[in-house]
Amino acid sequence: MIKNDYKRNVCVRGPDAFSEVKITDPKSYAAGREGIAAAMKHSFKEMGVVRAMTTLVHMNQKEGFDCPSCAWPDPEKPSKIGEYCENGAKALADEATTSHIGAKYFEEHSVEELSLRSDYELNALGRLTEPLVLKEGSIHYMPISWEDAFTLIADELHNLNSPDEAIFYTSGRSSNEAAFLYGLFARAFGTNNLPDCSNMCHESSGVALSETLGIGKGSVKLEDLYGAEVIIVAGQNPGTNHPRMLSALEKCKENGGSIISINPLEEAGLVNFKNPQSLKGLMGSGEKITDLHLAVNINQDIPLLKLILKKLAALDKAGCNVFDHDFIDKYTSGAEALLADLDTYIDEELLELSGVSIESVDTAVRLLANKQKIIICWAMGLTQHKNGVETIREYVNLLLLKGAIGKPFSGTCPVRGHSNVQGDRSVGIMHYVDKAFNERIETHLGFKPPEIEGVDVVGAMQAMHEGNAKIFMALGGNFLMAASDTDYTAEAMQKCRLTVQVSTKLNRSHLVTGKTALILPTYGRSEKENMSDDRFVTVENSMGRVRRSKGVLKPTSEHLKSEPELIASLADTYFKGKHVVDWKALGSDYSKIREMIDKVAKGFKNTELRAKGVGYYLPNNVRELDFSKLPGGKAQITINRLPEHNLEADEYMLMTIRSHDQFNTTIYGMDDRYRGVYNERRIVFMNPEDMAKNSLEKLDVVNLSSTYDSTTRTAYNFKVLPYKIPKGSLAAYFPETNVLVPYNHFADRSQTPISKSIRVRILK
Ligand SMILES: Nc1nc2c(c(=O)[nH]1)N[C@H]1C(S)=C(S)[C@@H](COP(=O)(O)OP(=O)(O)OC[C@H]3O[C@@H](n4cnc5c(=O)[nH]c(N)nc54)[C@H](O)[C@@H]3O)O[C@H]1N2
Ligand SMILES: Nc1nc2c(c(=O)[nH]1)N[C@H]1C(S)=C(S)[C@@H](COP(=O)(O)OP(=O)(O)OC[C@H]3O[C@@H](n4cnc5c(=O)[nH]c(N)nc54)[C@H](O)[C@@H]3O)O[C@H]1N2
Ligand code: SF4
Ligand SMILES: [Mo]
Repeated sequence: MIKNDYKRNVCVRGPDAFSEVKITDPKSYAAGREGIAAAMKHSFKEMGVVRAMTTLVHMNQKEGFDCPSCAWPDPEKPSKIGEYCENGAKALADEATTSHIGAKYFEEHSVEELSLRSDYELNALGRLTEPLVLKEGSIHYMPISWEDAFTLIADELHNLNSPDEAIFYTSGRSSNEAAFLYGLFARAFGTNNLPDCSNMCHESSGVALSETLGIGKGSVKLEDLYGAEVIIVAGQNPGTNHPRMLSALEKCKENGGSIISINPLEEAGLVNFKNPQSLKGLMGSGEKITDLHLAVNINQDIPLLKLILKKLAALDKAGCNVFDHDFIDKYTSGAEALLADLDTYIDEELLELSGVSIESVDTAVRLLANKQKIIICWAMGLTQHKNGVETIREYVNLLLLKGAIGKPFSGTCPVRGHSNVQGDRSVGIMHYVDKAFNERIETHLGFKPPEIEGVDVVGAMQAMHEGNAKIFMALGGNFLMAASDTDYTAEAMQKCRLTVQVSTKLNRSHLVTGKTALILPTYGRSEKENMSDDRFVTVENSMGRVRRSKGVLKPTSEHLKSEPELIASLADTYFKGKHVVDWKALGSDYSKIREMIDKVAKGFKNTELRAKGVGYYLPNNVRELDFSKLPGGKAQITINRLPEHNLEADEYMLMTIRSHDQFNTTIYGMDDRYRGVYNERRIVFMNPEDMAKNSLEKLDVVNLSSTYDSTTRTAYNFKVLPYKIPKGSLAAYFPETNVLVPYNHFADRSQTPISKSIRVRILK
């Protein structure tokens, strides 16, 4: 018997699921009519026409539910016609699909058989409908009652030698209410082992921004983008991952602003945008979005920035009033040291490293020199490198020298991924110890949280692998496929005594499990949790605004439990009713949870009243120009090193990116329309000159290998595609390439895996 057989490398797609790969030229624009058509195709296929159309009208509306896809904010006054994009519609269709699988399906199909299917096929099976258990030694999941499931987990938790042998992971789709309760339970149980998806995502932003500006979040509001003079979009692909951001960039352009994109790839949405909400967008040629594209080499943003800063400093010295000296004197420290350090670099060397032409650097300098209203937006292209924290600090330097912080139309804009990843952190999903937060728990809720720092994602993988953690529970997500080093992570999870997944859809983390495994099915955002009452939850978007979200659809199955409800029941079972917190009461009354959040989480006040409609902003010290918590009470201008790659002659830098048809590990389809790739995901994008050097032809099949600390990892069967990408740089999709990312290589200080700069070889 082979249980949990694990053959990802050969079997990530079903053998006959798709027809031949098709390649076209990349698109020069995003959205437009094709975007609407694609959204509707997915929605109608998954939900049927009526259900799709009647549900979409509630998405991102004041009284409706928050889009379950990305964390891009809704405008203060949402338009009634439709405040969503193609990928928001796809996310809804994926969640609100009418397909589902229950116990019968699992009775007919063993875990081994299911594990041979592709990620696409697993997700396409539909919504999970009832609690299931995979007992030790069994090859089939079978039904279990909720009560028995909670008892099983509670017993296993009681059997541990220490609370730190349990890990409580969170993905960013959970509501504030669920996340708060989950964190509270972990603390009441006795551990800070609260890793979350942001450890793999914007953790580097959090660390860099906390160090320099005193808050781990961005400073701009949506409306600031409309009036900015320059917006830099660095390491981000908004056309696919935050599509409605393009409308904000379009507004900025209409108001006379300029957009600079810094990215190894010229992503479709950044070239040209056909706004599906305007007639011009539907019928015409669309709006040119980017004024200047800087095709930087992978992870060479620091040299590029240093060169730009050097040139700005020279202009400033020559009396051109480039830097805001009053701002620098009053609010910052470190400017002189940075300027002196910049002098130690040679322009030509910086230029060579960046891979960008001198003409385009000069254009960037011209665009920035006498502007003050500057916003920098970024995402994974900056965070997932060894020097992710330093890269972001270098971008912050530019804003601080320009005085473009804490003022209207300027500031930092780390664009968050999951729809509530920021809220989850705000309400206490963190592995580190926040003393003030813990003191408030002690004062208001009556117990003392543990004081030892817990594990983050990397720490969790290692703890399980080394046998130091024995129970893994996940509130959403797909830890196995999202984390780095898939084989290592698989071994880690298989060493656990118990793995528990609170999920909406089937994924590989349900199939590569601990000795015993549980699937606990839950509601999606769009579902009305309890048909008889007026329950709602709250979420926080990328710009720190809290709003309510209330589902409208009849739930997929009557056997689901809401996340808060099931956490409360688990806690009640574990404590057997003997704990200072009245867990039972919390599961059915979310306003009671919100009262606790208001007391314990910083800035949440009277959530009950103020979370109506589009909501309210949490406090943000940068918006108040208050840097009192930082050394000397000043924002910190920092000196950051150049990256060190030490590539061998035959090595390339690989970035692992998202296609247009996926949400992280959820594969909606096999196309990446904007990049002109259809029916295939095992693609490696390569510069044609690099291909010639390796005697490679279009669609030749290669393996990719990475060697770190003398261990070689391999990802098999990738088709090579000639593409406009800098020489020496490669791109391929995640999660298929996660097998190449070594578990023990991550960003300094944030421990974010190096998913965007992996040293690889191409093997024919
Ligand atoms: N439809 C859809 N929406 C999503 C997601 C999804 O999977 N699908 N995921 C959500 C989540 S969790 C997140 S975190 C976000 C992710 O949003 P993004 O960060 O936009 O996602 P990636 O595909 O990882 O794209 C990273 C971009 O960075 C560029 N890049 C890579 N390396 C470098 C570098 O060294 N320097 C620079 N300047 N650029 C670089 C790549 O070319 C690519 O354009 O999207 C969220 N929204
Ligand atoms: N190589 C590489 N690896 C990466 C990245 C990369 O760019 N490159 N990006 C990283 C990033 S930015 C992130 S955020 C992580 C993502 O890591 P995760 O958040 O762990 O992964 P997701 O794919 O978003 O999780 C999808 C699963 O969540 C469950 N789900 C969906 N909606 C709900 C819900 O409402 N409630 C519950 N309980 N479950 C739900 C479904 O079962 C679905 O299968 O991956 C990281 N991994
Ligand atoms: S931009 Fe993001 S949050 Fe807005 S509708 Fe699109 S996917 Fe949803
Ligand atoms: Mo993310």
